[in-house]
Parts: sequence; structure tokens; C-alpha cells
Amino acid sequence: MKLVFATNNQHKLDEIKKIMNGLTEIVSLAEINCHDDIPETADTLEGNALQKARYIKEHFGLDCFADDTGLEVEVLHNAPGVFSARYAGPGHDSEANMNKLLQELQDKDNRKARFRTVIALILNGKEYLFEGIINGTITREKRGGSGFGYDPLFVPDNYSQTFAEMGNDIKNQISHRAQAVKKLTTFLSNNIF
Ligand code: ITT
Repeated sequence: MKLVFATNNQHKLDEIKKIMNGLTEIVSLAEINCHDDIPETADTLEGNALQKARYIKEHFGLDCFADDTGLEVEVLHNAPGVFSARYAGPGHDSEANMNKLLQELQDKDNRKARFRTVIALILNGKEYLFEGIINGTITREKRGGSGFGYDPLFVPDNYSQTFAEMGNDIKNQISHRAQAVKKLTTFLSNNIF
């Protein structure tokens, strides 16, 4: 079967193709000729994931799924959360976002944080949500060159390296996105194949 993945983030597309390992054929927005700036105006990850998936269903008539992800920092009352992409301004600039986070946490000893991914699936006219969470801590400086977004600042619990230091193979086994995708693939296996 084929499913559109409603993302403009090439890193997410690469990660999800690797995690799903061919179980489902993933079709990108470019492949369906969608170059729209899909609105993300909800105030929750669930709302944004559904908004992105519904946009593709409404405009292109295709079954699809979308991922919305946030970094939730305990001492910042779960900020940046749903605003993670625009934390330092509208530019989706990961360097600026990380710098702002380091600044906000400068004098904080509590570095606890979690990544949370919500995947919204629209299949045969029905909507489903799948969640993945990984707990960890925020470092005091950026470390590592792989991954994307906030990866150089996040050390998952029981590891010493950041996501950006450990590399994609390990990240893709344990991450928030990997956990949400595993729930999605289990659901698809039980309901489609
Ligand atoms: P789409 O909405 O087009 O899917 P996006 O990059 O806008 O792509 P999100 O709103 O879900 O995606 O991302 C929120 C922010 O969190 C954004 O700054 C990402 O770089 C960051 N992010 C998402 N997943 C991440 C991950 O696995 N590791 C590190 N940062 C991540």
C-alpha cells in the first residue's frame, strides 16, 4: 500500500522511511506535486498533526499521515512544545532555536526534557493518533553533527551521547518518532495486510 507523508522536513522523511523499512510505500509531498505551506495553527501537537493530514486528504483526496513533534522542557513548563519550530522566530532556524534554549536554561540545574511525537493517520475516511515519547536531558552546549533540529542538545535517559552524537541508526531505534512509527506500523499490519 501507499501512504502520503505530509511533511516538508526532509530529515523526517528520511527517518520515517528507514524506520518503516519498506512495510508501506511512503509518498512525499513533492511526489504528489504539493508545494503548499501547509498550515500548522493548532495549539497542540495532536491538533497540528491532524491539521496537516486533513489538508492533504481535503486537497488531494489521498490517505496520508503527518507527524508533529515538540521538545518539552520541564523547568520551562513544557515549552517550547508545539512552538518548537518557531521558538526563536518564524524562520525555522535550528541554530537560533538551540541558542535560545541554551540561554533560557543558562542558570537552571533541572535539565529534564522530553521529545514527543504525535502521528495523525487518515485511512479509509477514519482518523487515528499515535504517540511516541522519549525522556532525557538538555546539555549545556551543542554536541554532535548528525540528526537535525534540537538533536545536538538532547541526551536520552540511559545514554551519554546526544542524539546528534549517537548517529541515526541508534536514534531511529529509540526515538520519540521511532516509538510513534512502531505503533503506526503495528496498526497498519493488523488492519491492512
Ligand atoms: P513539518 O511540519 O513539515 O513536518 P517541521 O520541521 O515544521 O516539519 P515540526 O513542527 O514537527 O516539524 O518540528 C518542530 C521542531 O522540532 C522543529 O524545529 C524540528 O527541527 C524539531 N524536531 C522535530 N523532530 C526532531 C527530532 O527528531 N530531533 C530534533 N529536533 C526535532
